Amino acid sequence: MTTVREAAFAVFEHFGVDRLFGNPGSTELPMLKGLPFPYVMGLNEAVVVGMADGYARASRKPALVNLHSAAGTGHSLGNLFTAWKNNAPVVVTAGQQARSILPFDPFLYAERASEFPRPYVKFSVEPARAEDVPLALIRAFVTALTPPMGPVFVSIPVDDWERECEMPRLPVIDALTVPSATGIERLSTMLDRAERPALVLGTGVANCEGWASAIALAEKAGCAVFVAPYAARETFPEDHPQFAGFLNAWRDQIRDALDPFDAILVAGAPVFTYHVEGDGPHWPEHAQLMALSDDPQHLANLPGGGGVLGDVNEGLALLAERTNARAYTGPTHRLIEPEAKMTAAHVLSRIAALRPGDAIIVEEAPTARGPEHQTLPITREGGFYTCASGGLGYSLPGALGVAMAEEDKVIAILGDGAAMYTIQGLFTACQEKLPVSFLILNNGAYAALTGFSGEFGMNHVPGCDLQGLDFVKLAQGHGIAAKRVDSTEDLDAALAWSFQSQAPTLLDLRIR
Ligand SMILES: Cc1ncc(C[n+]2csc(CCOP(=O)(O)OP(=O)(O)O)c2C)c(N)n1
Repeated sequence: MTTVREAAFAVFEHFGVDRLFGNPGSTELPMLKGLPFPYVMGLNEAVVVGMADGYARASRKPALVNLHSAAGTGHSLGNLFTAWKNNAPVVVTAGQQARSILPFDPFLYAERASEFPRPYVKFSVEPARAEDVPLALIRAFVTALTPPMGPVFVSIPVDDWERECEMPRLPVIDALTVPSATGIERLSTMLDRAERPALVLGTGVANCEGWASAIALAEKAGCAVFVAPYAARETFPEDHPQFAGFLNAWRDQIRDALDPFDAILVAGAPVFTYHVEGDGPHWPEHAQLMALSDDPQHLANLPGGGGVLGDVNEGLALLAERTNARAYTGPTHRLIEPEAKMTAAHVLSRIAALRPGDAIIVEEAPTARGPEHQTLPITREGGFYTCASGGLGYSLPGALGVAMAEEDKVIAILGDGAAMYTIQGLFTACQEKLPVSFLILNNGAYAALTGFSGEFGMNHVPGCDLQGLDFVKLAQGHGIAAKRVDSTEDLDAALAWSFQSQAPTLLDLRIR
């Protein structure tokens, strides 16, 4: 016999866990006794789950989280939703009161604990008996890591850790789902019969490590390559001559962008992610469309066309071998050179010029996304992260998780509004000495919302003025060196200072 704690630690080791992201309370303390790896502290549970998500996605390993029963889990839910959308294999554990006093509605009791994080977890359980906890953890890890990956939740009563149980047998799982031969045949037939094929690549390409296979297929089959709406990762080198641009989340704009093509292969993305209502066909009526994804929901939601289930990297690689060769004659995405003014576009173009060659961009700056596409090309695998959910408060802690997994410089490009959701993450950046450049594109507003108001026939949105936030003081208050930049003359020197630093730094970039 062994204790639940010993068995749980064996499960963590088996699945490659090397740190615990958390924010503790009394109901979690027994889990931390003799913890065999470092504890990464987040001062709010949204920070904890955001860091774990960034770490899981960048390290390609599951990330273990521990939260404080109901209230801590509650604080994490926004970023748990994002982890679900990001397909991040985050294993969340949360404390629970002792089993013997649960009938008395004790302090810190999480009622119906396993229901609280639903529906944004793939698996959620409070084991019926203490001795079932290690088996529940195994099931949680395997479920989180099985495509489409995603977060899972295990509620663990505080008295379980010292209980005796059997040491479980630890399974080794190969969860790769290779597309069927007939599916690949259908996709390659569509591409071979086309005259002007296009690829639309989404987050699922990066989740499957499909960067090289996407390039191989695009080059072999002569496809124009588009990034799917709101892709949350890099999908294709944006300086490649076959890179044709980014699809917006508007139905008519997608139709227009794809109009020159007669066959469309969407890989690792839904068809399509929309932001507002639209009407008419989802793609040009003269074109054929098929989707390749390891996510059954992407296929279940297809508005017509065809679909093939399976690993996107495997599928793209098989297609690259099989399709006929064709020279590329389509368009190439062009960058712009913005005027030297303190605008998002100009600042982003200077970031592009001065960034270290292998820097990783983690972004959450809603109105800067468009200018970013025109000025700051992502050209390396593992070079871009944002949230797939649209839920702000992810990328500041997400950048910390990425920086824990990668040696390279991490540049977090954040709106002033976005940064404030999880600003406490700066504390962890300082504690963990993470060399992240926090670049706040500070326009003193929730500009995306004022800009969006026209969609609904409004000319004023209340509460969207954020004047008065001082990010230099906020950074310094968390132990981080920071500078404010008001003019283009000071911009390059400030960026160079931040990019060269081995410590976390912040720039409060006052844009108009
Ligand atoms: C958790 C959450 N709450 C609210 C929103 C709605 N929202 C979308 S964009 C935005 C404004 C973001 O402001 P900022 O980061 O300064 O970027 P800007 O719009 O100014 O470019 C808000 C509040 C959201 N996406 N997520």
